[in-house]
Amino acid sequence: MKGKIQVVESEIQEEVVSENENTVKLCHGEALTISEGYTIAGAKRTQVIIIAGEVGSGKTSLIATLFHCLQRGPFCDYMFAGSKTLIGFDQRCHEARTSSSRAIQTMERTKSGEDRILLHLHLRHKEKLQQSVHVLFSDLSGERFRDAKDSIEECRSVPLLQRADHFVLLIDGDRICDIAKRQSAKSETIMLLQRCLDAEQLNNNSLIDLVFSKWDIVDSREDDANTLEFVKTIEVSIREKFFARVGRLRFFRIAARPDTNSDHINLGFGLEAMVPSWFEEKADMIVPRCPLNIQVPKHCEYDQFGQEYIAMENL
Ligand SMILES: Nc1nc2c(ncn2[C@@H]2O[C@H](COP(=O)(O)OP(=O)(O)OP(=O)(O)O)[C@@H](O)[C@H]2O)c(=O)[nH]1
Ligand SMILES: [Mg+2]
Repeated sequence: MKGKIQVVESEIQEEVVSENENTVKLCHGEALTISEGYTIAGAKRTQVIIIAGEVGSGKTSLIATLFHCLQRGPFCDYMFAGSKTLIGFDQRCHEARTSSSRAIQTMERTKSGEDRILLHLHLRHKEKLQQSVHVLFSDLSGERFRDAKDSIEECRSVPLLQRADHFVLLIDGDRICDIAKRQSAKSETIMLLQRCLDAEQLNNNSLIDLVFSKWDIVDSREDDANTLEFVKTIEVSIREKFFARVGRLRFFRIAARPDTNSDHINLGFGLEAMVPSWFEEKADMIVPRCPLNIQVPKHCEYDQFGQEYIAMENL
């Protein structure tokens, strides 16, 4: 075919062959800005996944490993069907490749203040081929969540939190193993959840996954009953404080990028139990609707509708 290839900055539409100019327009391939993300979310069935957690807790590694697993074939029943952010994924995976000459794998730190924070996947169900979904993952820096935990304004400024279909909060397994750091890891997690609820960024519709990351490190100390006991106390405290205030609370243990593969902890350990829900479930499929309660005015949209209906019936 005769024609030219044009990489269109800040455009993310499907690749188009323009008949007039005989031009193939390609998307830029880097991570997307929020407004570019809305272009996809407004046009297609899209799941928005916010990955939160302290600096270095493994947020970017989780997204990069998921991408890696999908490159090897169907993962969690879904096949890779495209991405607008292939360069963004590649930039994030580059430092962590096993072919890296470094002895220990490392992931480049996510820069705070970065505009291009969304990574995009288009997935297709491996059997029901007509079932496809677009997924947008946030890749924000840990500093953003550190600030959000300390200030309601900062919390309100975290993009897309209210629109999130799933809020995934990582607790660094490496810190949990360290007696000097584990208490602050626990209290910071609780403070961030509390702040998000106070700022109305999360609410009783939110689907929340609490994820102990770097489980390979915790697992390598399995003789250390103290650490496992501490993990349980975190789960109990978080359940007690937040179970009734959010739509769903689940706990997982993952090792997205273990330092060394053991016989039971490999790359992407724990993801298969957690990830399918991110592709398939939205709050209205999981959280029961509020019962009609005409005593509480405008308790929820459903109640408001019920009240108006009853008022009309009585006219
Ligand atoms: N042992 C182990 N290390 C991991 C695992 N996942 C990530 N890491 C390492 O943890 C470090 C931090 O990972 P990142 O993914 O950059 O963490 P982050 O939360 O994105 O960090 P910021 O962007 O700085 O907030 C890197 O050196 C990773 O290689 C894991 O499952 N096991
Ligand atoms: Mg990062």
